Amino acid sequence: MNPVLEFPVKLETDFDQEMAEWLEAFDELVDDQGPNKGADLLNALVRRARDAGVDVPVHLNTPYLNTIPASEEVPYPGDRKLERRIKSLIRWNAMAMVHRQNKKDPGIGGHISTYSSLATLLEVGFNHFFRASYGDEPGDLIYFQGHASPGVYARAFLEGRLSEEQVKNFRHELRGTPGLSSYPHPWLMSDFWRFPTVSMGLGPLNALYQARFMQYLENRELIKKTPRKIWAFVGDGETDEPETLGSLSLGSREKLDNLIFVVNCNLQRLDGPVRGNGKIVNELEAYFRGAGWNVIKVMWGCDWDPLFAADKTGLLLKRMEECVDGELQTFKAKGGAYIRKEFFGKYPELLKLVEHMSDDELHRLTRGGHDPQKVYNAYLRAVQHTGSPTVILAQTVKGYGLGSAEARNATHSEKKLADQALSAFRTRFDIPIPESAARDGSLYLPVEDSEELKYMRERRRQLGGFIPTRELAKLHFDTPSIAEFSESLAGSKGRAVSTTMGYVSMLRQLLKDPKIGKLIVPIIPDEGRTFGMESIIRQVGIYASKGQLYKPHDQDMLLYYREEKNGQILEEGITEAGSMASFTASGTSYSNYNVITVPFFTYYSMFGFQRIGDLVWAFADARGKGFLVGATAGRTTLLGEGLQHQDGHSHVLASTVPTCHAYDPAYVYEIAVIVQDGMRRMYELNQDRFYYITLYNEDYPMPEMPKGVEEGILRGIYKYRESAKGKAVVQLFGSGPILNEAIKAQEILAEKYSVAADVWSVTSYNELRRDALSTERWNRLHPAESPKKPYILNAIDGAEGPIIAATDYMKIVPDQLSPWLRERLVSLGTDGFGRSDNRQYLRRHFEVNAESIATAALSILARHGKFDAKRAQQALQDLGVATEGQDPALL
Ligand SMILES: Cc1ncc(C[n+]2csc(CCOP(=O)(O)OP(=O)(O)O)c2C)c(N)n1
Ligand SMILES: [Mg+2]
Repeated sequence: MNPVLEFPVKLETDFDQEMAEWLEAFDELVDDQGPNKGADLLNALVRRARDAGVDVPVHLNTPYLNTIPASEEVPYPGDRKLERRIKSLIRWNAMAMVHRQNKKDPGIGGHISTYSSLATLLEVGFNHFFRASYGDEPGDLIYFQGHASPGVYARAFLEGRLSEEQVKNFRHELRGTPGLSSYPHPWLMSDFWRFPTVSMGLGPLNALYQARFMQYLENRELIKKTPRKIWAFVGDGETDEPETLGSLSLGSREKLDNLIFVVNCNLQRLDGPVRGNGKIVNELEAYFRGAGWNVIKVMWGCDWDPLFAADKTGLLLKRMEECVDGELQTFKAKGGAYIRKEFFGKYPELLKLVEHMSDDELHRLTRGGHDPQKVYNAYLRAVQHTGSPTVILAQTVKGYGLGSAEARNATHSEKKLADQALSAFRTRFDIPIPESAARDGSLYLPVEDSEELKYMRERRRQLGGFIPTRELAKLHFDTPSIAEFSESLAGSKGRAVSTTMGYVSMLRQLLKDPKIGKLIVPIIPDEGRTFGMESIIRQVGIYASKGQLYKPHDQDMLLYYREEKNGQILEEGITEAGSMASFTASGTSYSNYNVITVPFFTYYSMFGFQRIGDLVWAFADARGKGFLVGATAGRTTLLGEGLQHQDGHSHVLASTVPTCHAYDPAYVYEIAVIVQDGMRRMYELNQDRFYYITLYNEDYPMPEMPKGVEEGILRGIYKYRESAKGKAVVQLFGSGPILNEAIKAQEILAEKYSVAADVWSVTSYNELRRDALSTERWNRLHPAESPKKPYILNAIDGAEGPIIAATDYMKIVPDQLSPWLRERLVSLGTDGFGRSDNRQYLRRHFEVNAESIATAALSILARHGKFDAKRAQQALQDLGVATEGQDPALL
């Protein structure tokens, strides 16, 4: 039992006496019959109290103490002294790496204080817990706090995995010897980092869904069950991001005991304290406990244990609970004398408690996260815990060991230390380098057969290898041939269907594929019915780790809501962010689990890039692969829903992600070609890319695939329908359902105005622009060689006249080609806020209907002197295009 909880201090009233008797009885029960009986008794009392109308408050906080009492700790299994030396060297090199770089290249940046608070939390993991493998199976997955990267590099340097040259080029990535990236970026250091974490909040969210995805793979027997863990190191300031805490209940709901969060509670963020006027640890404890997590607090180091033991009054705990975090920070910043006066000095009993200690000893009283013994015990409990995820709330000091930079508000931005501080650091951590070298911030590497290096390497050997590493296994994938998509290529035989319906049938087909069907991971955020995916739910079931514990009300129906333990669909509920995290786990399973899975994340296109764009960016950084499918796309095609739903810009946003290949197909055969080729590229050719495809809910007959258009579909454009009569004098580009408007415009122009036009399907302006830019770059760099032609110019070679490019997206989408099409190009698009109305009115409003396309053609022909200007003006009136209203882009 913990002595500080003894009660009462003074018995002054009858009530005190009564309470003391109750407590004594309770203590006896726990001593005689164990803690479980104690809990039973308390629960019974609470129930009785409620029945009696007593308002029993819910307490989610435990005392401001370590969750694991000293009496229950196991001894530390490692060589404490040697581990401290190793940790000190890592601390030094991490600091020196940032310091010297900023001296040499002012402003290059880097962080020294995040790692300084995290060092023990990481080192105990590296020496005793983080497994790089479990036999032949991949090991633990670690999400490092991004700003602690110098410490991770410094360890890899001592392990001999990074050269001095590389370390000296920290944040100099573009030099002769490639250096180290600022933060964890698999894109930049693909054999080292696995998880981009430096955009705060994304790491914890991705880790949570990673843990769930690991269980999904196990339950679906795609990987073996192992004791593998996911560790996520999170900043306490980072918990303010909604992504960090927003999905915690998934962890308890799914019993993710493979997941451990470690929150580095150094009580500070960038500008100042995380909760100056409160207590972040208490706030987080309540949050996590409320969400059903196992919470382990690591508050105080071993040097506090004798003080707690000596304090029979409970005052020490009371004093700790009184202090807000701002005070705890100030105590560390101001030193021992201040701590004696302001902390212990509040109660004479406490002053007495520490009278045998010097000011320096008071200052050094350790916070739990800096004490390997306490951290080890917390980690051990965490890995042994079953039935729910664990969070370790570890109290630390920001800038630990940095002397005058310790626990200051400005600590986070500290990049350099003064000469004197460097010397002090050297002395404090016993770094065996001369004073002058210390002042230069020289790196220190012990000799090859030193005890330190031998020890740390041996520990890693025992734990299955180095971490972090990102090694790729050779994996085989059988892409279905295009012939296997025959149903999608054949057209709908006159039946009006939408591209969404076509896609759903294609997905159903793929799920049946004997070789790769089981690897497909359909992900939906509560929009399955919107997209007509009920049949897929019936076909492969929704993943539910508990199976289906109830009889669904619709079980008699063919397409009932089927949940299964080995169900294939991830139906995430209304969370695009969570779905994107699942997409990320699946899209990187080839690197984390040595198994390819092919995610198709189908969502409301409006709630994709603009809502969760940063997660998409991190997905690309993580070298994720898969298909993002933005359904109910198009500002005028999604009818009725209005401003918040009608997406006219996701293609603009998609164009900003370098590995994203975005397509806006009009017909189902185009989708088939894109998906087939996409799988081949991603999984057979191992290209680190992913796809964004927009789908619409407008029904129209899907034509059969014309001959020879595959390359055009993939590269972005092909001629869909030539002018029926005579050589075209104007070219009409259309994308998505607006291609049909272009075809209608072609007919209007031919029939009413005898103007011949060709119609082109543009599947991807983004791809065409990328090709043109890279061709142009080559031309610029090779002025003495004959210039190459961008694909777009080759594709339309010989096609004459102006080009009217109409899209259900913003005009900037086709405008991407204006450097090559110049004054020939007239873009029609859906700039402005959406409206609730039907397609006819929407397209007229945004000027992307057939009439607007036809009149735009006549108008530009008139400007070029190829059509009578007065007739063109009359056509606008005749075809009902408003000429004097306001620009819809501004409405
Ligand atoms: C989304 C996002 N917003 C802002 C930042 C800038 N930033 C970098 S570190 C930091 C403070 C981090 O504080 P905390 O999470 O407590 O980590 P500590 O360094 O204290 O361990 C901020 C605001 C960021 N990296 N990501
Ligand atoms: Mg912090």
